[in-house]
Amino acid sequence: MKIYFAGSIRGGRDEEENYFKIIHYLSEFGEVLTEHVGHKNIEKDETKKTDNYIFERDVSWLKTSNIMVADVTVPSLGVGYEIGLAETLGIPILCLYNPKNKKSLSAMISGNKNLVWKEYNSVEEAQLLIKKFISSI
Ligand code: 6IA
Repeated sequence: MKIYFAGSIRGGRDEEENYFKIIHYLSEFGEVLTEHVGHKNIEKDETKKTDNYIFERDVSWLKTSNIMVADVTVPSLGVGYEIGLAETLGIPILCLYNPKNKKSLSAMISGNKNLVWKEYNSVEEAQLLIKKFISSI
């Protein structure tokens, strides 16, 4: 199974550690194409690539993905775009939102019945939600 994990990069890296742990857990179920989203040094690692290269690569990965898991705790234009595209492509989407961050979730996510969004308060809770989501599809 190919898994597309989406998490904020230029939107802010506050949740980077959680991304890393969630990606690690997701890799038990399949290949996480966007593993780098959880890397500490993503800004350095990806800096040599042009924005156009990143966009084309990520969109082509998304097109081959079986599921998307998006951490929507930190608002991010890129994550919002990816969720919209995954919805259009009919890819099952699980959005994970940690309310501790006190940034309200966009109604474009919480109001969208084509995707599943769930609150989590710990990585263990996120893992349980992922497990349930994967077994439901
Ligand atoms: O708007 P954002 O940067 O927060 O968007 C983050 C989302 O878009 C992630 O889920 C990624 O899949 C994708 N994305 C955006 N930028 C990158 C990137 N480098 N590398 C990989 N995926 C990306 C950005 C350049 C870096 C030097 C900061």
